[in-house]
Amino acid sequence: MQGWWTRGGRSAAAAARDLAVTLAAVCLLGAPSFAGTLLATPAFAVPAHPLDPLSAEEIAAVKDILVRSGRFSAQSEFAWIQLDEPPKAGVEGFRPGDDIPRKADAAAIDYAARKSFAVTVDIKTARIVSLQALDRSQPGLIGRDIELARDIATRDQRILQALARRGIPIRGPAQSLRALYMGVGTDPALQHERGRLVRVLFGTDQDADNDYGPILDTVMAVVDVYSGRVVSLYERPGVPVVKVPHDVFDPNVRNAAGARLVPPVKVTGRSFAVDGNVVDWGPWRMRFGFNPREGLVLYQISFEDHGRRRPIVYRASVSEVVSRYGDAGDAWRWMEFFDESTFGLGTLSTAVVPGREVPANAVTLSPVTPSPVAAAPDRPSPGEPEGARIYAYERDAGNLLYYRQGTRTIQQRATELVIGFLVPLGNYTYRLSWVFKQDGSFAFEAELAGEILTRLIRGSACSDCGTTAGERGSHRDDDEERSGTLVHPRVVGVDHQHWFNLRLDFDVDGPGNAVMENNVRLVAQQRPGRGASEVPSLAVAHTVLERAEEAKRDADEDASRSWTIFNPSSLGPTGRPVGYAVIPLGNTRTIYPRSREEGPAGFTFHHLWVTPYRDGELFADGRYPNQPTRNYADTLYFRANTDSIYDRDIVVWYSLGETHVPRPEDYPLMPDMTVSVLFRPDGFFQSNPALGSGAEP
Ligand SMILES: [Cu+2]
Repeated sequence: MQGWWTRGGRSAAAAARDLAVTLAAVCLLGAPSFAGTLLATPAFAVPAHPLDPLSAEEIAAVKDILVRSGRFSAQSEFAWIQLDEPPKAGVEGFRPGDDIPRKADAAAIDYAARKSFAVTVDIKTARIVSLQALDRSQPGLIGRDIELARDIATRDQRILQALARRGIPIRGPAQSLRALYMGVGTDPALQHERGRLVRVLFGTDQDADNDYGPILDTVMAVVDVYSGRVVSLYERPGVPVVKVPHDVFDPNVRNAAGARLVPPVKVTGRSFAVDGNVVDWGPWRMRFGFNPREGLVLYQISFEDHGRRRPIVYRASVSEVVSRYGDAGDAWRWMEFFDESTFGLGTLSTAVVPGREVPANAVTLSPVTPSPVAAAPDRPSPGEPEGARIYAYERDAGNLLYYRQGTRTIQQRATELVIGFLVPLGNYTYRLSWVFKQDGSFAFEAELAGEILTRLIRGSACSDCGTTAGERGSHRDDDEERSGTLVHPRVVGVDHQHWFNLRLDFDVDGPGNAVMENNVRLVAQQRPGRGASEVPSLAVAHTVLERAEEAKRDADEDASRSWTIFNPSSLGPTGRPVGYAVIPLGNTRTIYPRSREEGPAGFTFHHLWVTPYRDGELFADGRYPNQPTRNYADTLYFRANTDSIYDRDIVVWYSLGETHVPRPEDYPLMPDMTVSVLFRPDGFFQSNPALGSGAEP
């Protein structure tokens, strides 16, 4: 979520190290030992399947093709390099030994020509097959942009003077700077700017070990990394800067002695197998990939049912992650982070260690992570390999089955398979996981950890707390505490929302799918006869969604609303089409104003969207949502048109939101918070698929 501090974020040097890693032919899977197949050879060296991610050699080849094309200056960076996935029809018909097409998509950012391009390269023929100038849209920010932005800001005398006036001396570019870097967002004042822009805010505490002290919201700059200039500098009077305890690296601030420790329980064992890019766990099977923007992608998720392998989802991914702050104050109104498209979930992902970030029984997998590649031969420099970006482990999940009658019991404990990755994004770190269950359901879980963003105020006492302490009437935040919570004297934690958009290309028993909405109606019925009375009655209304424009739907807890993706051509024994239901487990309503509905944030306006499958439509907010032009139309809003979504290949987009009103307990380091959504078989199986695992001890 939250942008990128120079010190806390990944530097260009780290990016260069990544490159060295990819070029050094890394990686693969590798867990020392686990049940099932063990690999002898690197999975990525030679693609065995059309969906295998780009290998280190292929990424090197992409760079080579782009450099030799002569179209880009030596001051170019090739970023966001990922497999251009072949059309689904070709993938589904693939047989081992078939020819495998290998194309890569990339963004070329030419800092000398001040232009950026969307490029597609055919690796096998070593040719550029598509080259599109991006005009004003800009590919997401890379390490070089952050370095340039920091350099521009720390050399600008007006910025340095503005900071100095607030008691924040910066001694020029040599000093590391605690600043928050982000895309400029949808800013009408910058529509005429043709540069590559970065918005920069500063921290009030440049001295602590912890990067995230309160944000200085009285100085803000927009810089153009192409021209090296400050495009706009905003300065407002505001609250004097004071030191507050926020440094979580200080044990006294953590109050380390005050907590009674409960040691973590140890979980052992594993019963899944990884073979190349395929994971098998009980009846479940899935293929995985990893790329700079989305990080982990799951493909071809299937379930073996009575000896038949049945497809459920062709491709599951996180298509965008946004956090949006709800404070209309001058600097805060720009505070939004399109983390995936601006920074890259795969790019910023980090290695995990079993027993630390993930349970001790986890297997970690090390995909090739293509970081930006500089065109100039003198960059990058060799470095240490980084790996272990994907984790997979099993966990106890309560009871799967339980029946007791007299002294007899049938029971089975539940185990879940968790597969995901960890992404530090500035002040927050997200753990993004897919969770598979023995009852045929699966879930997405986002675990949010880290530090809330805060600002300083003059007051030390909570102005509205008298109401809750016994005064009558409703209360309203005063101006200082607007849109936030006084989490500590003089520190307001700012209200915000976290949004995740999941893209699920369902293929429930094949590609011809449809969606119906299920609403439970609770109606009282008159019971006739003697002692007539009202009795509760429950009815479910099913509505098939015919067209994409009708399938912009919102969760409704009162109606226990769910949506079932079904296959009209695959019927169960009762004639019911087989299906999978989307079950919201909590959600929220967007805080974006209506004027943002058509743009990149538009996916937050509805929880469920359904569109016809179209090649290349992988992101709710499109391929280049950073610095969108006024007529940017690569968004769900425009795709949700009059096209039919009945009995055809469809894609389900689920927007999962959390409104975070900070509490004192969230400061200075919040406890982890989990949000999730469940995908549950709804007539997919003839009966409980876990029935056979029940035992009578
Ligand atoms: Cu939050």
